[in-house]
Amino acid sequence: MSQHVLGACPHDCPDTCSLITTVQNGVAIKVQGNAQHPQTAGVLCAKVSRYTERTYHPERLLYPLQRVGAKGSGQFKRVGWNEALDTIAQRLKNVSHPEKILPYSYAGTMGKVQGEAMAARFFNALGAARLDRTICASAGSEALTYTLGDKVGMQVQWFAESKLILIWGSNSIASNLHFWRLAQTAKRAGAKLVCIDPRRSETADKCDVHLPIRPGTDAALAFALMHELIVNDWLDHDYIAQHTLGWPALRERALQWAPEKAAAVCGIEAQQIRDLARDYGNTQPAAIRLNYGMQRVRGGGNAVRAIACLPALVGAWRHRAGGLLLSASGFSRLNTAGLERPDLLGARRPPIHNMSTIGQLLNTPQAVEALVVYNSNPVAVAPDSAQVVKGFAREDLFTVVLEHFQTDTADYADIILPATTQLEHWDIHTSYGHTDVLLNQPAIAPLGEAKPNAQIFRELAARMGLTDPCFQEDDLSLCQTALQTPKLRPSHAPSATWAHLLEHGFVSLDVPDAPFAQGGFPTPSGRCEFLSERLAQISGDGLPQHLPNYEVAQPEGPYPLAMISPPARNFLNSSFVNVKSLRDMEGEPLLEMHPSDASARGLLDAQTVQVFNDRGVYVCQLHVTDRARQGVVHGLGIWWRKLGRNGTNVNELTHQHLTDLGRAPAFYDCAVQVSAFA
Ligand SMILES: Nc1nc2c(c(=O)[nH]1)N[C@H]1C(S)=C(S)[C@@H](COP(=O)(O)OP(=O)(O)OC[C@H]3O[C@@H](n4cnc5c(=O)[nH]c(N)nc54)[C@H](O)[C@@H]3O)O[C@H]1N2
Ligand SMILES: Nc1nc2c(c(=O)[nH]1)N[C@H]1C(S)=C(S)[C@@H](COP(=O)(O)OP(=O)(O)OC[C@H]3O[C@@H](n4cnc5c(=O)[nH]c(N)nc54)[C@H](O)[C@@H]3O)O[C@H]1N2
Ligand code: SF4
Ligand SMILES: [Mo]
Repeated sequence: MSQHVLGACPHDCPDTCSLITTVQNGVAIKVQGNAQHPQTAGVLCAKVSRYTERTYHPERLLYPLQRVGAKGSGQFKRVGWNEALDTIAQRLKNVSHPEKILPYSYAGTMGKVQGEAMAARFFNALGAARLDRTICASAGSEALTYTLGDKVGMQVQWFAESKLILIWGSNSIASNLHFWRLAQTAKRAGAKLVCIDPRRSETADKCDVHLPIRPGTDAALAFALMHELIVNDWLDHDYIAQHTLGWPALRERALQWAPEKAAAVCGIEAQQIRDLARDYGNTQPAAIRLNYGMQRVRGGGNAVRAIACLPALVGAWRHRAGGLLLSASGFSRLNTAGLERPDLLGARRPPIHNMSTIGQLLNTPQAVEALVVYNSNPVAVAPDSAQVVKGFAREDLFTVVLEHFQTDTADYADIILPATTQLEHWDIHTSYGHTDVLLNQPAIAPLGEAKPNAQIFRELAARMGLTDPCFQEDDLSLCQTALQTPKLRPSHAPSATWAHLLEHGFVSLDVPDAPFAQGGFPTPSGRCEFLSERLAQISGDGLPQHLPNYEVAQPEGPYPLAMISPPARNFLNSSFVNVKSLRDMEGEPLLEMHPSDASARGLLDAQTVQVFNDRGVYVCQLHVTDRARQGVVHGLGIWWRKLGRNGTNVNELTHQHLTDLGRAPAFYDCAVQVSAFA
């Protein structure tokens, strides 16, 4: 007899699909998309369609492990849970001060319960150091918050009705598949699709227009578009007057960006900018799907701010199918304080460490004595790997890793604890790409001795002598705690929401169709803030500006190529790299390079090359292709270091300088050179 269990995709992807798992005799045999959930529409990406392959992978961690070899050698022996937890508790009690314990986590699961719920309670109660979770989205998020007031924007479903869609810094086919379906619907109804991306991605191939700008030049392009909107008077003066702040100052700045000037910076033709401005200024409704790819450079925050000004200038927000979407997560905040219990800190104010500079931090003497990693693989994903690896290799650092697999990070653990996957535990999810809340019910029993993250922290809390009753709360109750929020009321009382979630797997929030048609931005002024007083108090003049990259590749310099390292279609960050069928689809760690750059170096397609700069060397296969523009190379995907050719991945080349806003890594602001690998 088979059974169907409703779940939610846990991965760090804007689509947050509703899942249906078919279970036979206690075994999950199939994971499919829920056809009843409008955003999922019964379709999953290739990665999660193969979820049973990941769940029942022969290398799943099924028992606690204790290190027996040197750090990083990956040699462990099986131990019992009691022994493992006792050892951890002992070591955490032995640190010189609780502030020397650092949690390190990100969005391996986006679940509220297996993410920062019991874990946050545990670290708050201990008074451990806090983590500034900046590795992905904080530059764009801060930028959006300064401009629009929060992480808010269009509802994704209305893109289907847009007449012009700018897909800006997003390879939607790879990383936002369900948005792409909507863009296709719009295209069939006559919409024009424009892709703004240095790489001629799979998405760019299928758009009407592709503007292959140089990495980190998006603000210049946005200002030149404004310039054209101004000089041709393609502006919605009424919307500007009523619902924006700082127009005279922004206007003055934009007038400094004639298309010729921006074209020289962006590396495209001035006419391409004029054409795009004409379309944007004369087509309604016009929508922008911005993604996080374009904010991973020094000026990423300011670039997002400049782009986020555009919809107000043409009054695009008046329509439900107009405006901009970067993240919708501001519409769906659940009861975070109830889950994480920051009150457990009391009057203590432990230091806050930036996860993006973990390399520097771990090499700062005495800063961190114990590290607890969950839902993240920093040795593979954090910038400047050589520093990260050196830090993780410290013999005096005590490291615990909660994982599904023995990742590059787990290799450096003192203790590895086996965690359950989404098919084995309860969780509750919001999305940053749509505005539904989803419930994940366990479909199968935990494999081996794996436990949910929340359960592991509960058991650690008991061993550390933490007696607050909040450490007794079980996962089912945590799911319900998450729903205790005014955001869901009055139309959704928590009990009704819960019943609905159990039956259907998702509930849609009440979000206005065109949230800013009448202004009402959640900024201090209630307007779209071109000029932000809050920002001016921190730095600069409060207006967006164009900031050149830290590492502008100079043709005559030692590192004349700009390298970006966007996601691989068949991986999700470093997740799935160890799933063979998906790895086979990606083939090899590779670098895309334009034919002229290859011939200038005497390099041939499929040859093994070394990509290098002062920070390190990454060996991979060369792919000579006009997907790359001249002067820009693409290292696709975050491969597991140990599955790479020379035990490194692209992050061997990236640096730890931070973005202008949000203290985020500038992964795509990176200059390299490439040569044959002997
Ligand atoms: N299949 C798959 N899906 C994923 C992920 C994955 O690894 N694989 N990762 C997930 C995560 S964590 C995130 S944060 C999201 C979003 O992840 P993003 O990082 O936004 O990834 P993409 O949608 O690939 O969009 C990035 C695109 O921006 C382009 N780009 C790079 N630099 C610039 C620039 O300076 N300007 C402009 N205009 N474009 C630039 C790249 O060439 C790429 O095509 O995707 C999520 N979805
Ligand atoms: N060069 C370069 N570097 C990048 C990026 C890039 O584009 N280029 N992208 C950056 C971005 S956008 C992001 S978001 C980060 C992502 O970095 P991470 O958040 O570290 O994401 P993943 O690499 O997917 O690693 C997540 C890990 O969590 C584990 N996991 C999943 N679910 C659970 C669970 O329930 N319990 C436990 N204990 N573990 C679980 C998975 O097995 C996986 O190993 O990488 C960043 N690094
Ligand atoms: S990774 Fe994204 S597209 Fe794939 S199933 Fe999960 S939410 Fe859907
Ligand atoms: Mo991300």
